[in-house]
Amino acid sequence: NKSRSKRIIWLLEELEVNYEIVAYQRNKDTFLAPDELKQVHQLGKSPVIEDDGLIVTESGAITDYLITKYGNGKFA
Ligand SMILES: N[C@@H](CCC(=O)N[C@@H](CS)C(=O)NCC(=O)O)C(=O)O
Repeated sequence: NKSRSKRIIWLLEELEVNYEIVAYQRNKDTFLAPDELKQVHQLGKSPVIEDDGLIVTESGAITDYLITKYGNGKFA
């Protein structure tokens, strides 16, 4: 919530890729991500995706990855 993750959800919708959202709630006081997110990737930041066993972090890198893999030239 209130994060760059929404960009990735928007992109997945545009690409018509099936996906599952796993929600992690920020700490109400610090606004930091919960420690559980570090079990997905050591950075512990959102967004992070898992695709066919591959973990990708950084919204820009995730965007590039998804368009390259699923874009079918849609955004060329
Ligand atoms: N450069 C990273 C930034 C990731 C980032 O800072 N995400 C924020 C949410 S927008 C976050 O996880 N904040 C919680 C925290 O830092 O613990 C990206 O673009 O994905």
